[in-house]
Amino acid sequence: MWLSHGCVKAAASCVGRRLSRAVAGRRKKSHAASAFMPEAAGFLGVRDHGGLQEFSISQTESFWAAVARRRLEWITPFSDVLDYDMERGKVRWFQGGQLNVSVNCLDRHAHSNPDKVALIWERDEPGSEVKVTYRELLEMTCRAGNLLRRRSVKKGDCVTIYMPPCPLAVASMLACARVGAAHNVVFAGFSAEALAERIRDARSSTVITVNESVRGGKVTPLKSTVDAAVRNCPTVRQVFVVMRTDAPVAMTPKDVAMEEEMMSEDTVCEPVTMDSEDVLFLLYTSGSTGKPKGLVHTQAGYLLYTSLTHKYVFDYNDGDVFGCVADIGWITGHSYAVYGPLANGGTSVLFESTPVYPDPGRYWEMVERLKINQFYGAPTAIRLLLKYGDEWVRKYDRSSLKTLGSVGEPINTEAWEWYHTVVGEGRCPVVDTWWQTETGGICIAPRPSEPNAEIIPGMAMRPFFGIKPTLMDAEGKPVTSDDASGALCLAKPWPGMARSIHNDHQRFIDTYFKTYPGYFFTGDGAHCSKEGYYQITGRLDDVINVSGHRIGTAEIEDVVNQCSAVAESAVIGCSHPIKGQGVYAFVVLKQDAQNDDLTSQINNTVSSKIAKYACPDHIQFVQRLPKTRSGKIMRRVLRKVVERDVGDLGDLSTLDDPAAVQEIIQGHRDLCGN
Ligand code: 7RM
Repeated sequence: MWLSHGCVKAAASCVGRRLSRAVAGRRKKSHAASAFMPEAAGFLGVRDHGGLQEFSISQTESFWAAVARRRLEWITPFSDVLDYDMERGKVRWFQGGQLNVSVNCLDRHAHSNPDKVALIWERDEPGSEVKVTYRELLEMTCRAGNLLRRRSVKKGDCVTIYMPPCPLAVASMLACARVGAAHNVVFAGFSAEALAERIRDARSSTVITVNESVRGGKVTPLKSTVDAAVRNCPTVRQVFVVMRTDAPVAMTPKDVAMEEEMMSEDTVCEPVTMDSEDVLFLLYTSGSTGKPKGLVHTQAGYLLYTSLTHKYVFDYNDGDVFGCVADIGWITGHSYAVYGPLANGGTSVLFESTPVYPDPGRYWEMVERLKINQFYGAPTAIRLLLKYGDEWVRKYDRSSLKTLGSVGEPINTEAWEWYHTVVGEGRCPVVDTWWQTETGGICIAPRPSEPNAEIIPGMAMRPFFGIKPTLMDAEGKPVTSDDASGALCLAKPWPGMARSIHNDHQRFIDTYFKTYPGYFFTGDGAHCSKEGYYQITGRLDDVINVSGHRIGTAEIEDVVNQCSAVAESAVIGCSHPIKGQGVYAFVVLKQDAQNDDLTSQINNTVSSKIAKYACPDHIQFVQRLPKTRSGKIMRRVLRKVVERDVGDLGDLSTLDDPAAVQEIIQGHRDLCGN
């Protein structure tokens, strides 16, 4: 079928030649603001990069209006640049404007440059990549759009996509945008229950999946996970099934053979006209309660913001090959494997495999083979690869690389240095990019800035255009001194920010706009140096970050508590040499609990209800948890125990039963050694 063989292969060889020529003829950079950023040509008096940054903050609306006019193709020009009321969580960009996102990502490039490669699908087996041109991706999207339309998917609907990275997943996302439906991509590593919860919350009537996925040489039957999920989702009327492998799959009356039906669809699909603030997609992410939240992103602002950050943070130029190895199930995959690169008419790699398959040289062998110019990955993978030694890197030609990116969690100095000196041979700027599902795109990063401006290892550095960070002190007031730490807030709306939480706008207000009225609160802490450089210090709430995957401790506790032997539990993050953070669970058993293999029972429950990455690294069985007299678990104490910092446990005056703490300290020593 199309995914594995078919029409997409044909154009591959000629495109390869075209790409290398374009790379060779790259233009030189200039310091003048208008040459660096053509969108800024009309800003009177703005001469250099610093001036442009200041302009984007002092004249936010003029800045974004000019950029929006230049970078996006509008059906109807917008009449209003920005309308907002942060305290009500209301943010609207480019109202009155109308456009179609799929037209912006496909048609305009398919028209001017049809044979340019849009996607390089880097399949699990090295050397089996498939190139898809803009013409082909547009055709694929149109057929999928016509199929969705014929099967009654329309504006206002939400389609859940449960697929690994592949061209048809991207075409499905863009087909939704073409016909006006929202998409809800669920990471294909989530369990049936986690998938069902997201389908139900999104009220999807249509799900798109593959028969099975292939990753790291391992085949996983995704369709049967969808079958199990859909049994508990009354809203689902149809499941489109794409054949990733040749293995036959049992079809139910709800199932539709997607590629087969696409064959008879027309390759032209009329795009619907969408308002700037219509919903483009939902994406579920973890918060500090047990229930994941469906963040809502809208059309024009999101597309503009991903396009601008993709261009200027990575210095993406025409003809470059952009390699973001994040899965499309996360925001990084949405913004920098799909929307940003395609809005810019770029060539984007879709990575199906793992950093160590078939061996730890995979990334760099791929960089050599595909001639990747910008590589964007996660610290957890860098830390893992560093352990295997430099040989796996040096074996391959990395001379195509120009920029190295990092995202998802803080990158420690050792990993940063290795990435910079070994992977990038000291030639490539490393951009540590801070952002969130909520921000839609990169907010703090070393670039853009003057081409040779300083980058300090482990620092996200500077706010992007239009971003105004503010640090808050314990009293909730903006920190005024230099060289200070605080809760990281953003003081101005930017076009890429989420607009709501699906079905729960009040939670959106409460989570992001209540703590510091008039500001967007990120949930992270940060330090700002006297030069104005930011370093992210980590989450301030009960969200942890396991291998760059965000997960709420409450979510894990909910599931651990569902095990029949468990009375209650407390989950916290603990430091982990590769994953960044690991999961540490304190578990109280029921009185009559059978002690048989409780660890594997808990692990199985977590992986079947959430996902494998959420499984505890350590489970400590305890008699009781340290609680306040009002019954709140004192997680602060548990954190100190796990960090082996029990010298000063802080104020324990509200603790109900101080003896509990000593028991826990001893138990921790027994479990993890001294
Ligand atoms: C893009 C993404 C968001 C959380 C965020 C931070 C952490 C992300 C960095 C980082 C330090 C970074 N979206 N985080 N990037 N911490 N330095 N460069 O990861 O919604 O899944 O997670 O990730 O805590 O709030 S996310």
